[in-house]
Amino acid sequence: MSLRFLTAGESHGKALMGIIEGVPAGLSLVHADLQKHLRRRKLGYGRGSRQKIETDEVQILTGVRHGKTLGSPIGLLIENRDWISWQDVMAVEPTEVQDPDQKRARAREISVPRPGHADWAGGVKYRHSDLRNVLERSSARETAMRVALGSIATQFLNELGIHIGSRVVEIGKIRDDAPIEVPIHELNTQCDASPVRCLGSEATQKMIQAIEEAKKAGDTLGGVFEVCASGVPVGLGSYSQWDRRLEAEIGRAFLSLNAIKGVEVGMGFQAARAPGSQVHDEIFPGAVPGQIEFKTNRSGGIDGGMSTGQPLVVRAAMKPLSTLMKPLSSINLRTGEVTPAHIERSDVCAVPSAAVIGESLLALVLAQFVLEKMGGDSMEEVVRNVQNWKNWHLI
Ligand code: EPS
Repeated sequence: MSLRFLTAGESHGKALMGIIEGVPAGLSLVHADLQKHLRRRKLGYGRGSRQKIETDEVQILTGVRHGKTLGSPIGLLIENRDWISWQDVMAVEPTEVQDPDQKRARAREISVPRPGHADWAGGVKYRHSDLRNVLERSSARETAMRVALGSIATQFLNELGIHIGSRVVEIGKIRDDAPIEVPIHELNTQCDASPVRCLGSEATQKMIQAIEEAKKAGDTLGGVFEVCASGVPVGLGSYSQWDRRLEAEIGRAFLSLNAIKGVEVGMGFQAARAPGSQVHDEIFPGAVPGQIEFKTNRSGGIDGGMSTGQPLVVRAAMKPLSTLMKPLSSINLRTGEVTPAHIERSDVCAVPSAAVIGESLLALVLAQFVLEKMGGDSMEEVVRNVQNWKNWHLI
Protein backbone atom coordinates (compact mmCIF):
# COMPACT_ATOMS: atom_id res chain seq x y z
CA MET A 1 0.00 0.00 0.00
CA SER A 2 1.25 3.43 -0.68
CA LEU A 3 -0.17 6.84 -0.17
CA ARG A 4 0.52 9.47 -2.80
CA PHE A 5 -0.76 12.95 -3.44
CA LEU A 6 -0.36 15.88 -5.78
CA THR A 7 -1.40 19.50 -5.66
CA ALA A 8 -1.99 22.04 -8.44
CA GLY A 9 -2.90 25.70 -8.53
CA GLU A 10 -1.51 29.22 -8.61
CA SER A 11 -1.84 31.70 -5.74
CA HIS A 12 -4.18 34.06 -7.64
CA GLY A 13 -5.51 31.50 -10.13
CA LYS A 14 -9.01 30.11 -10.07
CA ALA A 15 -8.47 27.35 -7.52
CA LEU A 16 -6.17 24.90 -5.77
CA MET A 17 -6.64 21.23 -6.57
CA GLY A 18 -5.47 18.11 -4.76
CA ILE A 19 -5.67 14.37 -5.25
CA ILE A 20 -4.74 11.76 -2.67
CA GLU A 21 -4.68 8.08 -3.46
CA GLY A 22 -4.22 5.07 -1.20
CA VAL A 23 -6.54 6.07 1.64
CA PRO A 24 -8.25 2.84 2.78
CA ALA A 25 -12.00 2.41 2.35
CA GLY A 26 -14.30 2.93 5.31
CA LEU A 27 -12.53 5.88 6.96
CA SER A 28 -15.07 8.30 8.45
CA LEU A 29 -14.54 11.62 6.70
CA VAL A 30 -16.68 14.73 6.53
CA HIS A 31 -16.07 18.25 5.28
CA ALA A 32 -15.62 19.59 8.85
CA ASP A 33 -12.62 17.29 9.45
CA LEU A 34 -10.73 19.19 6.74
CA GLN A 35 -12.18 22.63 7.32
CA LYS A 36 -11.15 22.83 10.97
CA HIS A 37 -7.45 22.54 10.09
CA LEU A 38 -7.76 24.91 7.13
CA ARG A 39 -9.26 27.48 9.47
CA ARG A 40 -6.32 27.05 11.87
CA ARG A 41 -3.80 27.52 9.04
CA LYS A 42 -5.27 30.91 8.17
CA LEU A 43 -4.80 32.29 11.69
CA GLY A 44 -1.66 33.56 13.36
CA TYR A 45 -0.45 37.02 14.20
CA GLY A 46 1.52 38.57 11.37
CA ARG A 47 -0.51 37.39 8.38
CA GLY A 48 -1.41 39.89 5.66
CA SER A 49 -4.74 41.07 4.26
CA ARG A 50 -5.07 38.10 1.85
CA GLN A 51 -6.28 35.97 4.75
CA LYS A 52 -9.26 38.28 5.19
CA ILE A 53 -10.24 37.69 1.57
CA GLU A 54 -9.92 33.91 1.48
CA THR A 55 -12.24 31.52 3.31
CA ASP A 56 -10.28 28.40 2.23
CA GLU A 57 -13.57 26.54 1.90
CA VAL A 58 -12.69 23.05 0.68
CA GLN A 59 -14.90 20.88 -1.49
CA ILE A 60 -14.59 17.10 -1.43
CA LEU A 61 -15.29 16.20 -5.05
CA THR A 62 -14.55 12.49 -5.22
CA GLY A 63 -13.72 9.39 -3.20
CA VAL A 64 -16.14 9.85 -0.29
CA ARG A 65 -19.75 8.66 -0.05
CA HIS A 66 -22.14 9.08 2.88
CA GLY A 67 -19.31 10.12 5.19
CA LYS A 68 -16.98 7.21 4.43
CA THR A 69 -14.00 6.95 2.08
CA LEU A 70 -14.47 4.58 -0.86
CA GLY A 71 -10.84 3.54 -1.29
CA SER A 72 -10.77 5.46 -4.57
CA PRO A 73 -8.75 8.66 -5.16
CA ILE A 74 -10.04 11.60 -3.13
CA GLY A 75 -10.19 14.82 -5.14
CA LEU A 76 -10.32 18.20 -3.39
CA LEU A 77 -10.89 21.77 -4.56
CA ILE A 78 -10.34 25.13 -2.84
CA GLU A 79 -11.49 28.11 -4.86
CA ASN A 80 -9.40 31.29 -4.57
CA ARG A 81 -11.85 34.06 -3.74
CA ASP A 82 -9.24 36.63 -4.77
CA TRP A 83 -9.43 35.24 -8.34
CA ILE A 84 -12.26 37.69 -9.03
CA SER A 85 -9.75 40.56 -8.85
CA TRP A 86 -7.09 38.69 -10.82
CA GLN A 87 -9.09 37.26 -13.73
CA ASP A 88 -7.32 39.37 -16.34
CA VAL A 89 -3.87 39.03 -14.77
CA MET A 90 -4.16 35.23 -14.52
CA ALA A 91 -6.34 34.58 -17.62
CA VAL A 92 -5.83 31.19 -19.29
CA GLU A 93 -6.51 32.53 -22.79
CA PRO A 94 -4.02 34.83 -24.58
CA THR A 95 -4.73 38.53 -24.49
CA GLU A 96 -5.86 40.53 -27.52
CA VAL A 97 -3.80 43.50 -26.33
CA GLN A 98 -0.89 44.16 -28.72
CA ASP A 99 0.96 47.09 -27.16
CA PRO A 100 3.88 45.60 -25.10
CA ASP A 101 3.59 48.18 -22.29
CA GLN A 102 -0.16 47.64 -21.98
CA LYS A 103 0.39 43.89 -22.12
CA ARG A 104 2.89 44.04 -19.25
CA ALA A 105 0.59 46.23 -17.19
CA ARG A 106 -2.35 43.88 -17.75
CA ALA A 107 -0.21 40.91 -16.64
CA ARG A 108 1.12 42.90 -13.64
CA GLU A 109 4.49 41.75 -14.89
CA ILE A 110 7.32 41.47 -12.39
CA SER A 111 10.90 41.87 -13.53
CA VAL A 112 12.74 42.62 -10.26
CA PRO A 113 13.44 39.43 -8.27
CA ARG A 114 13.17 39.47 -4.46
CA PRO A 115 16.36 38.29 -2.71
CA GLY A 116 15.63 34.97 -0.99
CA HIS A 117 12.56 34.20 -3.13
CA ALA A 118 12.17 31.64 -5.93
CA ASP A 119 11.82 34.58 -8.38
CA TRP A 120 15.33 34.69 -9.83
CA ALA A 121 16.30 31.01 -10.06
CA GLY A 122 12.77 30.14 -11.21
CA GLY A 123 12.83 32.81 -13.91
CA VAL A 124 16.17 31.60 -15.24
CA LYS A 125 15.18 27.93 -15.03
CA TYR A 126 11.84 28.23 -16.85
CA ARG A 127 12.89 31.16 -19.07
CA HIS A 128 10.14 33.33 -17.61
CA SER A 129 10.78 37.01 -18.26
CA ASP A 130 7.65 37.75 -16.19
CA LEU A 131 8.53 36.57 -12.69
CA ARG A 132 4.83 36.45 -11.82
CA ASN A 133 4.91 33.08 -13.59
CA VAL A 134 7.28 31.91 -10.85
CA LEU A 135 5.78 33.48 -7.77
CA GLU A 136 2.24 32.34 -8.49
CA ARG A 137 3.13 28.67 -8.01
CA SER A 138 6.05 29.05 -5.62
CA SER A 139 3.73 30.96 -3.25
CA ALA A 140 2.82 29.37 0.08
CA ARG A 141 -0.80 29.56 -1.01
CA GLU A 142 -0.27 25.94 -2.14
CA THR A 143 0.01 24.89 1.49
CA ALA A 144 -3.75 25.35 1.93
CA MET A 145 -4.21 22.28 -0.24
CA ARG A 146 -1.47 20.38 1.57
CA VAL A 147 -3.29 21.01 4.84
CA ALA A 148 -6.57 19.78 3.31
CA LEU A 149 -4.84 16.59 2.13
CA GLY A 150 -2.95 16.24 5.40
CA SER A 151 -6.20 16.50 7.33
CA ILE A 152 -7.32 13.27 5.67
CA ALA A 153 -4.10 11.62 6.87
CA THR A 154 -4.70 13.09 10.36
CA GLN A 155 -8.21 11.63 10.40
CA PHE A 156 -6.80 8.23 9.43
CA LEU A 157 -4.14 8.38 12.18
CA ASN A 158 -6.65 9.52 14.82
CA GLU A 159 -8.74 6.40 14.19
CA LEU A 160 -5.61 4.39 15.02
CA GLY A 161 -4.93 6.33 18.25
CA ILE A 162 -2.12 8.45 16.76
CA HIS A 163 -2.41 12.18 17.53
CA ILE A 164 -0.45 15.15 16.23
CA GLY A 165 -0.01 18.61 17.73
CA SER A 166 2.26 21.59 17.17
CA ARG A 167 3.56 24.74 18.82
CA VAL A 168 5.77 27.69 17.99
CA VAL A 169 9.01 27.72 19.98
CA GLU A 170 10.77 30.76 18.53
CA ILE A 171 9.85 33.90 16.60
CA GLY A 172 12.81 36.09 15.79
CA LYS A 173 14.85 36.28 19.01
CA ILE A 174 11.97 35.37 21.37
CA ARG A 175 12.06 31.77 22.57
CA ASP A 176 9.47 29.66 24.41
CA ASP A 177 10.68 26.07 24.53
CA ALA A 178 9.71 25.01 28.05
CA PRO A 179 8.81 21.29 28.20
CA ILE A 180 5.28 20.47 27.08
CA GLU A 181 3.19 19.54 30.09
CA VAL A 182 -0.09 18.63 28.40
CA PRO A 183 -0.76 15.39 26.49
CA ILE A 184 -0.03 15.82 22.78
CA HIS A 185 -3.70 15.40 21.83
CA GLU A 186 -4.43 18.51 23.95
CA LEU A 187 -1.50 20.59 22.71
CA ASN A 188 -3.41 22.30 19.89
CA THR A 189 -6.30 23.36 22.13
CA GLN A 190 -3.82 25.22 24.29
CA CYS A 191 -1.65 26.66 21.49
CA ASP A 192 -4.55 27.69 19.26
CA ALA A 193 -5.58 30.08 22.06
CA SER A 194 -2.34 32.06 21.50
CA PRO A 195 -2.24 34.32 18.40
CA VAL A 196 1.32 33.12 17.80
CA ARG A 197 0.58 29.47 18.81
CA CYS A 198 3.15 29.27 21.63
CA LEU A 199 2.51 27.87 25.12
CA GLY A 200 3.56 30.77 27.37
CA SER A 201 1.47 33.90 27.74
CA GLU A 202 4.47 36.14 28.40
CA ALA A 203 6.24 34.78 25.31
CA THR A 204 3.04 35.33 23.30
CA GLN A 205 3.10 39.04 24.15
CA LYS A 206 6.80 39.35 23.37
CA MET A 207 6.42 37.56 20.03
CA ILE A 208 3.49 39.80 19.05
CA GLN A 209 5.58 42.82 19.94
CA ALA A 210 8.51 41.52 17.87
CA ILE A 211 6.20 41.03 14.86
CA GLU A 212 4.81 44.56 15.31
CA GLU A 213 8.32 45.99 15.41
CA ALA A 214 9.34 44.07 12.29
CA LYS A 215 6.22 45.34 10.52
CA LYS A 216 6.98 48.94 11.45
CA ALA A 217 10.52 48.51 10.14
CA GLY A 218 9.22 47.08 6.82
CA ASP A 219 10.88 43.80 7.74
CA THR A 220 9.84 40.16 8.28
CA LEU A 221 10.50 37.50 10.95
CA GLY A 222 11.13 33.76 10.86
CA GLY A 223 11.20 31.25 13.68
CA VAL A 224 11.12 27.66 14.82
CA PHE A 225 8.10 25.41 15.30
CA GLU A 226 7.73 21.94 16.79
CA VAL A 227 5.43 19.14 15.69
CA CYS A 228 4.81 16.12 17.95
CA ALA A 229 2.98 12.84 17.47
CA SER A 230 1.80 10.47 20.21
CA GLY A 231 0.57 6.87 19.96
CA VAL A 232 3.08 6.05 17.22
CA PRO A 233 3.71 2.28 17.19
CA VAL A 234 7.27 0.99 17.43
CA GLY A 235 8.88 -0.18 14.18
CA LEU A 236 7.68 2.27 11.49
CA GLY A 237 10.43 2.82 8.92
CA SER A 238 13.56 0.73 8.55
CA TYR A 239 17.34 0.77 8.91
CA SER A 240 17.63 -1.60 5.96
CA GLN A 241 17.84 0.95 3.14
CA TRP A 242 18.51 4.70 3.04
CA ASP A 243 15.15 5.61 1.56
CA ARG A 244 13.17 3.53 4.05
CA ARG A 245 14.31 5.54 7.09
CA LEU A 246 11.47 7.37 8.83
CA GLU A 247 13.68 10.37 9.65
CA ALA A 248 14.68 10.74 6.02
CA GLU A 249 11.08 11.08 4.85
CA ILE A 250 10.23 13.47 7.66
CA GLY A 251 13.21 15.63 6.69
CA ARG A 252 12.12 15.60 3.05
CA ALA A 253 8.54 16.54 3.89
CA PHE A 254 9.49 19.44 6.17
CA LEU A 255 12.14 20.77 3.81
CA SER A 256 9.54 20.76 1.05
CA LEU A 257 7.65 23.49 2.90
CA ASN A 258 8.27 27.04 1.67
CA ALA A 259 10.99 28.92 3.62
CA ILE A 260 12.11 25.93 5.73
CA LYS A 261 15.89 25.87 6.05
CA GLY A 262 16.50 23.31 8.80
CA VAL A 263 14.90 20.28 10.45
CA GLU A 264 15.76 18.60 13.77
CA VAL A 265 14.48 15.38 15.31
CA GLY A 266 14.63 15.13 19.11
CA MET A 267 17.74 16.87 20.47
CA GLY A 268 18.79 17.58 16.88
CA PHE A 269 21.84 19.86 16.69
CA GLN A 270 22.12 19.85 20.51
CA ALA A 271 23.00 16.14 20.36
CA ALA A 272 26.17 17.02 18.47
CA ARG A 273 27.37 19.15 21.39
CA ALA A 274 26.74 16.70 24.26
CA PRO A 275 28.50 13.44 25.25
CA GLY A 276 26.76 10.14 24.47
CA SER A 277 25.75 9.58 28.08
CA GLN A 278 23.57 12.70 27.87
CA VAL A 279 22.13 11.96 24.47
CA HIS A 280 20.88 8.37 24.41
CA ASP A 281 17.70 7.23 26.12
CA GLU A 282 18.32 4.52 28.74
CA ILE A 283 16.13 1.43 28.69
CA PHE A 284 14.32 0.24 31.84
CA PRO A 285 11.85 -2.56 32.61
CA GLY A 286 8.28 -1.35 31.99
CA ALA A 287 5.38 -1.29 34.45
CA VAL A 288 3.74 -4.14 32.53
CA PRO A 289 5.83 -7.35 32.64
CA GLY A 290 7.53 -7.98 29.31
CA GLN A 291 7.51 -4.29 28.30
CA ILE A 292 10.35 -1.82 28.37
CA GLU A 293 10.30 1.85 29.27
CA PHE A 294 12.29 4.96 28.36
CA LYS A 295 12.44 7.73 30.94
CA THR A 296 13.70 10.31 28.45
CA ASN A 297 12.92 11.03 24.79
CA ARG A 298 16.04 12.73 23.53
CA SER A 299 15.87 10.74 20.31
CA GLY A 300 12.57 12.38 19.37
CA GLY A 301 10.99 8.94 19.00
CA ILE A 302 13.27 7.69 16.21
CA ASP A 303 16.39 5.51 16.41
CA GLY A 304 18.06 3.85 13.43
CA GLY A 305 15.45 5.21 11.05
CA MET A 306 12.59 3.53 12.97
CA SER A 307 9.98 4.73 15.45
CA THR A 308 10.76 3.65 19.03
CA GLY A 309 7.18 3.89 20.30
CA GLN A 310 7.99 7.20 22.03
CA PRO A 311 6.33 10.43 20.85
CA LEU A 312 7.84 11.88 17.68
CA VAL A 313 9.33 15.36 18.13
CA VAL A 314 10.30 17.33 15.02
CA ARG A 315 11.43 20.95 14.84
CA ALA A 316 11.75 23.09 11.75
CA ALA A 317 13.47 26.43 11.21
CA MET A 318 11.66 28.89 8.96
CA LYS A 319 13.56 31.81 7.47
CA PRO A 320 11.89 35.24 7.39
CA LEU A 321 9.61 35.75 4.36
CA SER A 322 11.40 37.27 1.42
CA THR A 323 8.93 40.00 0.48
CA LEU A 324 10.10 43.05 2.42
CA MET A 325 8.10 46.28 2.52
CA LYS A 326 11.48 48.00 2.86
CA PRO A 327 13.05 46.05 0.03
CA LEU A 328 16.63 44.85 -0.35
CA SER A 329 18.65 45.67 -3.43
CA SER A 330 18.05 43.78 -6.66
CA ILE A 331 18.26 44.17 -10.43
CA ASN A 332 15.58 44.81 -13.02
CA LEU A 333 16.12 41.84 -15.34
CA ARG A 334 14.55 43.69 -18.29
CA THR A 335 16.65 46.85 -18.08
CA GLY A 336 19.70 45.75 -16.04
CA GLU A 337 19.14 48.69 -13.72
CA VAL A 338 19.98 48.33 -9.99
CA THR A 339 16.76 48.89 -8.05
CA PRO A 340 14.94 47.89 -4.84
CA ALA A 341 13.30 44.44 -5.01
CA HIS A 342 9.69 43.99 -6.05
CA ILE A 343 7.08 44.58 -3.34
CA GLU A 344 4.03 42.30 -3.36
CA ARG A 345 1.36 42.17 -0.67
CA SER A 346 2.66 39.68 1.87
CA ASP A 347 2.79 38.49 5.48
CA VAL A 348 5.21 39.78 8.15
CA CYS A 349 5.47 36.42 9.91
CA ALA A 350 3.92 33.07 9.00
CA VAL A 351 5.55 30.78 11.61
CA PRO A 352 2.24 30.05 13.46
CA SER A 353 0.68 28.91 10.15
CA ALA A 354 3.78 26.89 9.28
CA ALA A 355 3.35 24.96 12.54
CA VAL A 356 -0.18 23.97 11.52
CA ILE A 357 1.06 23.00 8.06
CA GLY A 358 3.81 20.95 9.75
CA GLU A 359 1.12 18.83 11.43
CA SER A 360 -0.24 17.91 8.00
CA LEU A 361 3.24 17.17 6.65
CA LEU A 362 3.98 14.81 9.54
CA ALA A 363 0.53 13.21 9.23
CA LEU A 364 1.09 12.45 5.53
CA VAL A 365 4.48 10.84 6.22
CA LEU A 366 3.22 8.83 9.21
CA ALA A 367 0.11 7.64 7.37
CA GLN A 368 2.35 6.40 4.56
CA PHE A 369 4.62 4.49 6.98
CA VAL A 370 1.65 3.00 8.87
CA LEU A 371 0.15 1.80 5.59
CA GLU A 372 3.48 0.37 4.48
CA LYS A 373 3.81 -1.74 7.64
CA MET A 374 0.20 -2.39 8.64
CA GLY A 375 -1.72 -1.41 5.54
CA GLY A 376 -4.91 -2.80 4.11
CA ASP A 377 -7.59 -1.80 1.64
CA SER A 378 -10.20 -1.15 4.31
CA MET A 379 -10.05 0.52 7.72
CA GLU A 380 -11.27 -2.74 9.24
CA GLU A 381 -8.18 -4.47 7.91
CA VAL A 382 -5.79 -1.68 8.99
CA VAL A 383 -7.27 -1.45 12.52
CA ARG A 384 -6.93 -5.24 12.92
CA ASN A 385 -3.33 -5.17 11.66
CA VAL A 386 -2.39 -2.33 14.01
CA GLN A 387 -3.98 -4.14 16.96
CA ASN A 388 -2.19 -7.39 16.08
CA TRP A 389 1.09 -5.54 15.84
CA LYS A 390 0.66 -3.80 19.19
CA ASN A 391 -0.10 -7.13 20.89
CA TRP A 392 2.72 -8.90 19.12
CA HIS A 393 5.72 -6.69 19.71
CA LEU A 394 5.88 -7.19 23.48
CA ILE A 395 9.11 -8.87 24.52
C1 EPS B 1 2.46 34.61 -0.33
C2 EPS B 1 2.00 35.92 -0.40
C3 EPS B 1 0.74 36.32 0.20
C4 EPS B 1 0.41 35.38 1.31
C5 EPS B 1 0.38 33.99 0.69
C6 EPS B 1 1.76 33.57 0.42
O1 EPS B 1 -0.31 36.25 -0.72
P1 EPS B 1 -0.84 37.52 -1.50
O2 EPS B 1 0.29 37.94 -2.38
O3 EPS B 1 -2.03 37.11 -2.30
O4 EPS B 1 -1.20 38.52 -0.44
O5 EPS B 1 -0.73 35.73 2.00
O6 EPS B 1 -0.23 33.08 1.50
C7 EPS B 1 -1.48 32.69 1.18
C8 EPS B 1 -2.21 33.25 0.23
C9 EPS B 1 -1.95 31.62 1.99
O7 EPS B 1 -3.13 31.26 1.85
O8 EPS B 1 -1.16 31.12 2.79
C10 EPS B 1 3.69 34.20 -1.03
O9 EPS B 1 4.20 35.00 -1.82
O10 EPS B 1 4.18 33.10 -0.77
